[in-house]
Order: sequence, then structure tokens, then C-alpha cells
Amino acid sequence: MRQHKLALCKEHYLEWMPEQTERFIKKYDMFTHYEKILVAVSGGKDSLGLWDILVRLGYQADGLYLGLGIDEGINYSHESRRLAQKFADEHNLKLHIVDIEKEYGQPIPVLAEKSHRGYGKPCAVCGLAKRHEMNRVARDLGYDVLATGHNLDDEAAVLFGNTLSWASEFLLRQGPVLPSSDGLARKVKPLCRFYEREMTAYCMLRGIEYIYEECPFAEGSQSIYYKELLNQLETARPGAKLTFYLRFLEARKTGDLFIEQNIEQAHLHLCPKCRQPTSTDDLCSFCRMIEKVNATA
Ligand code: Q46
Ligand code: ZN
Repeated sequence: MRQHKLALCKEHYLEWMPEQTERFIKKYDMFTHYEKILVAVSGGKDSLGLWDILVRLGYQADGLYLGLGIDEGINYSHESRRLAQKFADEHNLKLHIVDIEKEYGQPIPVLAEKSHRGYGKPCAVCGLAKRHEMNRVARDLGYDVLATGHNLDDEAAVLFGNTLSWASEFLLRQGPVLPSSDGLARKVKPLCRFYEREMTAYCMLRGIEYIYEECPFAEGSQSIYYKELLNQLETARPGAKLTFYLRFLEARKTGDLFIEQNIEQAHLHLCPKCRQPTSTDDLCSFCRMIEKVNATA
């Protein structure tokens, strides 16, 4: 691992990953052993690796799988669900499953098409639905915190995109922890300092079976493009990605960033239908999207 100037054997690597994770959980005050954690599981290496690490560290962590109804000729949702369930069964863990089609009448690609959001790609609607459902389940089932498997490559790509457009509101919100607010569970990203390939190595060494394919709709996305750019940078300057992200966190913490005002609570109120906070005047964006789709059905 050139970026850490470190070389480990299998045995020590499998100890090092949970140790580091525990260090980050404490450093950023993510959660304690007394809290109930809901891990968003997609069937991919990051989320399954995260779940595995948290359980090995003795945390009370249940899983949540969202069935998006994405097929695209490779049976994507079906296969990812099978692997998430397999992991849960093998480790005797509780996995909640929410099927978007059963819950809201249509799978994600159809919701996207009918609601005319996102220029031919379902990702905008998908992201909206995922955030909404993760929050809903965390709230309804009484979880203290919602954990996602975002790794350093993900976070650096988002940071890069936000920096390119100086999206100050998003920059202020990006970090390992997003505190809870009325009706919204705390959100944490315990893997945000691990490189993607460190997660791949962890899953391989632990024998975790995960879905290799990315969601077919991810192809050609901006975030993949940014990841490629950052990988070029990383090849030339090992550690650059980590420095980029960590320096940002420091600057944000010390208030050295160009942003000064506090956007904490941008006039949120509760959506009359689902009772989740929203900045819109009436129904939240998700509920409005569902209404629109049902109206045209
Ligand atoms: S947003 Fe888009 Fe992802 Fe949803 S449709 Fe697939 S690629 S899964 S992270
Ligand atoms: Zn709503």
C-alpha cells in the first residue's frame, strides 16, 4: 500500500482494516456500541465489507437492502439481492428488504421514465428514492444511525465535482458524519478513508461474495469520469486522493474554507405525506414524484 507506506500479510491486513475502522468511528464520533446501526447494503464489496467489519467489531448492525428493480439484461437487482441475503444468512444477521416496486407500484427505471426526471437516466430518481427509503426505514424501525459504504474513491470524486463547481452548500454537507435532525437519522460513512482497492482486497481475503458488476446505469456517469481522473493523479502521486480529502475535512473543521455562513437548517419543514423534512413548500420531492407517476398511470 504505497499510499500508507505499508505492506501487510493476509492475517495482519484482516486485523488492520477493522482496527482502522474503529479508529475512524471514534475520531469522527460516528456511533457507540450502545446504538443501533442500519447498514445500507447493495450487495457490492463496500457495503458488505462494511457490514462484515462492523459485526466483527461487535456493533449492533442490521442490513437494509433496497430492491430497485433494475434488470438491464444482467439481472442486476436480482443478483445483488441474492448476494446480500446470502451474506446475511451465512452470518446470521438481520436484513430488511424494501422492494420499491411493491411499495410504490413501479420499479426505479419506470418511475424515472414516468416522472420525467433526470434526462433519460434513472439515477436522479434512484438517488432520491434511496435517500428517502433509507431514512424512512431507519426512522420507522428506531435505528440511531444509518451507515453507508462510501469509500475514499467515492468521496474524493464527489468532493472533486463539488469543488469544480464550488457548490458551497454541498461542500458544507460532505463529511464522514451528517448529524441527525428532526425526522432524519444521523448518517455516517465509516469507510470514507479507505481506498476502493483496499475494500476489494478485504472482501477477497475474507471470502465475501459480492456483485462485481456496477449498476448498468452507472456507465458513462460523471462520477466515474472523475474517479478516472483522480486515479491518474494517484498513480503519479500516491496518496494524493487521501490528502485531497483529508485536507478538505481539516479546512472545513477549522473554518478555513471559503464558506462562512452556516446552512445547517435551511428552513426545513415536514412533508405532509411522509413526515420527512423537506425544503420544498408542500410535499417533498419524493412524494411529489410518486404522485405524478400515479396520476399518469
Ligand atoms: S443511482 Fe444510477 Fe446508482 Fe441507481 S440507477 Fe444505478 S447507477 S444504482 S449508485
Ligand atoms: Zn414526502
